[in-house]
Amino acid sequence: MTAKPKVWVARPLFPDVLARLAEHVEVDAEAVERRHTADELRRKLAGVDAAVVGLADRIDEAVLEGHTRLKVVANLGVGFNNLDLDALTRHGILASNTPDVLTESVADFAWALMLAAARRVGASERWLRAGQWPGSHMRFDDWLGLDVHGRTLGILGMGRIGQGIARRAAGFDMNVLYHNRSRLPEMVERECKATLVDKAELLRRSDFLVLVLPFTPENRHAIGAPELARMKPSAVLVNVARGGIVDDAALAAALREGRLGAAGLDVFEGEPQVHPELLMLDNVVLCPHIASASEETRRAMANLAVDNVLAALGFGEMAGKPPTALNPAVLTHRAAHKA
Ligand code: 8YV
Repeated sequence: MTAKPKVWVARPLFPDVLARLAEHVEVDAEAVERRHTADELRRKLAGVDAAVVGLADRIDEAVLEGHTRLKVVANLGVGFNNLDLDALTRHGILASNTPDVLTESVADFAWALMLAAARRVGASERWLRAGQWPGSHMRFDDWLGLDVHGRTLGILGMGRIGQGIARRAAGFDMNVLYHNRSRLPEMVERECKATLVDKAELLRRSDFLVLVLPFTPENRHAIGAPELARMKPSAVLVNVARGGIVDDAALAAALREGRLGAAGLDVFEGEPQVHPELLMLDNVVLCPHIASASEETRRAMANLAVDNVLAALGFGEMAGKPPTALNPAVLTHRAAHKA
């Protein structure tokens, strides 16, 4: 009897999802959430056929070098800037991510941040919890925020999540602008009621600017001091994409000096560290990278990662056809090698 393939799961996952894996493979699942060093990653990956990893796990040449057993790395996230896809492909290792299943939850959350930042939900809640309401003689003109309805929403990066955010804007009677590498098909533009503009116009006209673009070296500090300077001083910036797309120091300065109205951030440069100046400001809503964290969506993400692993290892209905492979050509190469 041949030994079962071995799979390392780098983050604690839902037990029933792990049980699906365990039907076919030997599972080594981390029971505690923690960061792995490159050395730990190298050692763990050397002894397994597949791995399910999180965004904090950087999978690059340094941790893959010399491995012959590893066949698939499934990322728990749609963004995969933690994976060096070229290195994985060079090593003949399939990589996968978790698109689609999180689109609507992340779009919901972008709206949660827009509304919370515009209407000062975080700051007023902190004030209430601090016991400041009784005896404060709250004035009729205290806690004034910015209306969301009827404003101009700008979306930078118009993939599936951006489109989900745009579709929701119809209920708020907003004017929707977007900027993207390529223009959307006309039908999708019509569905989203969104108009393509260049980046400068997007910055200048948006009352709300939501960032949903992938993190690539070119997108680092796509919103820095020069871009912030072009935005309306009342504008609200929302980032549900990746830390590092915004220059957090420049953002903190703009928020502090009243050059920007407010911000809602789910992601940070160097997270889990948050720029200390952001922590001091009341006109920014800060969340710990939870945009996809609804029960259904996190389960769907975990299940999709497991689907990819099982399919890549030749199990189940999708055997040989991992549903969301990032470098499917690896499979063709492998098949050609065997033949
Ligand atoms: C994370 C995300 O995967 O999908 C992404 O790219 O950033 C999130 O959904 C999630 O927070 C788990 O770390």
